[in-house]
Amino acid sequence: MDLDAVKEHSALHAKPSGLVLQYGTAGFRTKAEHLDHVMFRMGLLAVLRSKQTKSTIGVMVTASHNPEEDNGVKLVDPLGEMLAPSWEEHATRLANAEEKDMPGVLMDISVKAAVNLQQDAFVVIGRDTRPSSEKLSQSVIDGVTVLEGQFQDYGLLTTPQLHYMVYCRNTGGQYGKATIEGYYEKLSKAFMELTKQASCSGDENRSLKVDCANGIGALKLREMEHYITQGLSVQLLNDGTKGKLNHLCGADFVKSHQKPPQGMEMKSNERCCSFDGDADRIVYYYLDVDGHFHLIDGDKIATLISSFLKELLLEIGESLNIGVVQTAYANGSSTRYLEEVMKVPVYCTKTGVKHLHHKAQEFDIGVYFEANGHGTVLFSKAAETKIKQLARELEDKKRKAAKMLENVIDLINQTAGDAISDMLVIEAVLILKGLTVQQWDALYMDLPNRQLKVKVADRQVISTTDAERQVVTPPGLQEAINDLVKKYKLSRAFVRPSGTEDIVRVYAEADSQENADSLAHAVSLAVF
Ligand code: 16G
Ligand code: ZN
Repeated sequence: MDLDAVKEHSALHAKPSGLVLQYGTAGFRTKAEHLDHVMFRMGLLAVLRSKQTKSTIGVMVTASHNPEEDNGVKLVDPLGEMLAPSWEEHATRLANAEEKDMPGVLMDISVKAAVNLQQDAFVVIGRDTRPSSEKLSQSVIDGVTVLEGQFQDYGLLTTPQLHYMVYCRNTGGQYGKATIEGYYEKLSKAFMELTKQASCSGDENRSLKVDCANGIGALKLREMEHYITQGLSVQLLNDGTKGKLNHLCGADFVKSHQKPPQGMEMKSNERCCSFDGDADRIVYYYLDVDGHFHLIDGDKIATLISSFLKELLLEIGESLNIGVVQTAYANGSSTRYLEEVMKVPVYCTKTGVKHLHHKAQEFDIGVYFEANGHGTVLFSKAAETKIKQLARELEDKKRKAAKMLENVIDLINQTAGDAISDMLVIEAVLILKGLTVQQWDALYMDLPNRQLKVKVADRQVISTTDAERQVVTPPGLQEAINDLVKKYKLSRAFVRPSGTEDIVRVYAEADSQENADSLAHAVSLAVF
């Protein structure tokens, strides 16, 4: 390792002294102007991780649903997964080392992680549409090249597309081609194969309005339109030509405000959806004939997809197990419906995709979704092989069901939640089951709920257990929450320190909106 070259280049990306950042739930995220040194250093770290794993590593420059002025960076591990926890610690240490100490810290990490410095390194880079992203991704490239790593800069990509590229490259093309065309070809082919199976072809030109959060989703959906020649036509709104990224629009806005995004003209009963700023989340919604807004969030998406998969499994008569993974934010009605009506086992993990993903890997088929619309389906290798074999061997209806499962495997992005892929899965399921958006929504009624943010001096004084559903410290807080919850019907509440903002989040649900609001308010006073 040429430490003189590292020092020299690092000076061009000097760290503001005293600035401390944390590799959080979704990497580093803050105001774009504070991130240049972090990007350079993550380029360095990606090279070390690539050498250590002897695999391609991904670096994504994005701050997802945050305001346009923010930016962020996260590393993608060899199988398209989030960075391993021990390397999150290395990332935080490297990002926070003062300028003069940085080369030493870099060396130390490479010794501690037993990196063979002679090994080749390959890094792939993607970025979202923020004005700051291009320059910041150049700083990543500086970091990669100073350690003589090879790289491919994919330029503008959705976050899940970058995950896909990493996985394709590390699996010798088995999963798909590591090109943007490869991604579109794989998904569009699976979508059209799947929807061809619909017994009544229905409306040939089913249309769907998509709010693209003024972000990367618009560019990528537009590119993909040429590949999907039947079954769906999308109308793009908030495509970035006028509005500001994530401003009054996008999946996060719609979910947290429970109202339509600006720029979306909705007729009653029209199916609409929103992506977030890097297109890894999706939520659906519609207006009923009385003009009431209905949100269909990640919980209902998980329910729709898992019920479809379960039906296919019943049809082929295979006892592959299926499990659904949620977080504490999942609406109580969704959990009840999955467990009691669908008889599907449900598990709860801490917030953050890596936790859900990890748990979902325990099943033949693991469906995971956060209520905020981030999620996907994982098929174990054994399940995939079995399904492919059945699609060849079975006959008639059973064969058709196995083929459909095979198409779903190809359509779903198993590396990460992917708004484009999830949208196509959902649309295909609606077509195949002949469901309208209202019928989908009517699977169960969400319990009224409220989320609040509380600003406290130090959010880390709150620690939790039981997948964030119980407070451990400060003492007495959980008892106070229990007492408040008892005052309402069908009620539940929890608090947790945010992993992305300097606040504490409060969640409450109850039998009426008024009661959910009042419980959330009372709990936030207890936190304060
Ligand atoms: C990040 C997570 C998301 C989680 C959110 C919670 C990833 C890729 N993203 O955006 O899954 O829901 O953080 O934020 O893991 P919070 O800790 O501020 O509530
Ligand atoms: Zn996102």
